[in-house]
Amino acid sequence: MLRLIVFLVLWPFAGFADSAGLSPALQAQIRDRPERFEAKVSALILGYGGAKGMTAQGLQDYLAMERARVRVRDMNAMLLADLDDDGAVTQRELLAVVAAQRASLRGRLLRAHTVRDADGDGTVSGVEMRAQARLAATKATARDAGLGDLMQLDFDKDGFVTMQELRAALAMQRPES
Ligand SMILES: [Ca+2]
Ligand SMILES: [Ca+2]
Repeated sequence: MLRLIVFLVLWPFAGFADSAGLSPALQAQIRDRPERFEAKVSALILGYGGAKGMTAQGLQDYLAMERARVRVRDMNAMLLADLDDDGAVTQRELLAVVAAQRASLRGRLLRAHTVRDADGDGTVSGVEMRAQARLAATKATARDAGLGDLMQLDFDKDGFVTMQELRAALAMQRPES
C-alpha cells in the first residue's frame, strides 16, 4: 500500500524522479535529516512561496534573510556594549559592561571582543564587528549547504517548487523498506 502511495505521488514526475538530478549537498540534507528538511522546506514553500509554490527569487530572499538574522544575532552582544552609540566598542566600554555582568558571562564577552578585534588595537570597530558577523553568516550557510539548490526540486520545471514536489523528493530519498 505504501509503495502504491509513493508511486502515485511520484507518477506525475516520472522521468524527472531521479535523485541524480539533485546535487549531493541537497541529497545529503534530505537523506540525513529528513524531518528537519521537511519542516524547513515546507515552511519555506508555505511562508515565502506564493500561491503556486516557492520561486527562485523567494528562495534567494529567504537565504538572504537567514544570513541577515545570523549577522544581527552575532553583532547583538557587541552592540549592547556600545555605550556611546558610535558603532565601536572600546576597552572602557567593554570593561564597564563586563563589570555589570554575571561572572559566568564575563569570560564570554571578553572572548567575543578579543576575537572581533582583528587588528588588536583594543577597540572593536564597526568594520571588525561586521566582518565577524559575515563570517558567522557564511558558516551558518555552509551548515545548510544544499538549501541553495532547492530549485532542483522543481521537477516539472514550471518555476515553482510545490509541496507535492517536496513530498516526491522525500519519497525518493527514503531508503527502500
Ligand atoms: Ca562605542
Ligand atoms: Ca580593532
